Amino acid sequence: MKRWLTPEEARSRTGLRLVLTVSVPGPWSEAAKALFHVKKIPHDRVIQEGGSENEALFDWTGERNAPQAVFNQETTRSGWRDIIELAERLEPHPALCPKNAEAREEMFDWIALLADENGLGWQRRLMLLQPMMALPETHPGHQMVANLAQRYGYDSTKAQEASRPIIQILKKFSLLFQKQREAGHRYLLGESLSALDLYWAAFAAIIDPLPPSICPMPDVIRAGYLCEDPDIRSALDPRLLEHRTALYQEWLEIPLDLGP
Ligand SMILES: N[C@@H](CCC(=O)N[C@@H](CS)C(=O)NCC(=O)O)C(=O)O
Repeated sequence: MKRWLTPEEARSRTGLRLVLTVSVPGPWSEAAKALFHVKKIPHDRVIQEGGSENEALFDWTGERNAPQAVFNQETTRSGWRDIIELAERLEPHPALCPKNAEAREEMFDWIALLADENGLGWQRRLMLLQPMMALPETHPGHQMVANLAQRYGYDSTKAQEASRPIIQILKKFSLLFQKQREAGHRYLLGESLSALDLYWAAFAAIIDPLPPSICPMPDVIRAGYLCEDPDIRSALDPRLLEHRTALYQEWLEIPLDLGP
């Protein structure tokens, strides 16, 4: 595994630099890694520290969070859709977006349910922040939690209501997969792997984390990622988890490289 660069080191390089949250399998970052891994696009990985000010990163790219993709002197891509489109442009094979414009939009709509503001990842993050909001100001993690809460619009009512949209999204994915199975397809859209499968694989981890053999991460993060809400668990189709595991085994980098 290659050494991850600091933003100071990365800014003077050329080629593709992928800014990723270090030490945790953050779903947006893991999905971005998956795109470039599947397409075998060489890149440097750059450290972003979750919940920190990331001043050197901000000074370089104008963004404090992750993921970000910076290709040569081009503008920084930090939205999931822009990152997918960059990956597709840099290496068309294997194609991860349908050629047909309508099918392509349909795929982006499905990914939005996972990765957009108010999607599954966003709502689940509100749930994860809830117990951490109780940390006393003297706790070393307090500032990190306060930064995340402020960046991602935490409020306790929204956190309490987050399970409902998560359940609706999981049920939609279950129906989608069911239809695909009935049509004899093993992926979430069409007949081949798409970016949607990769986003599903990455986002499933914040409900059901990958085992330590695939994703070695601190116990406290694993415990936080594991969702035990019984209504969410029963909405999660076990076949979608089997699909996630199969995707890691066939297509993705294992064990995960979470950096320094
Ligand atoms: N803008 C990104 C999502 C970015 C995002 O939500 N990043 C979070 C992932 S948990 C992050 O970097 N959190 C840590 C931090 O803000 O320091 C996208 O549309 O793909």
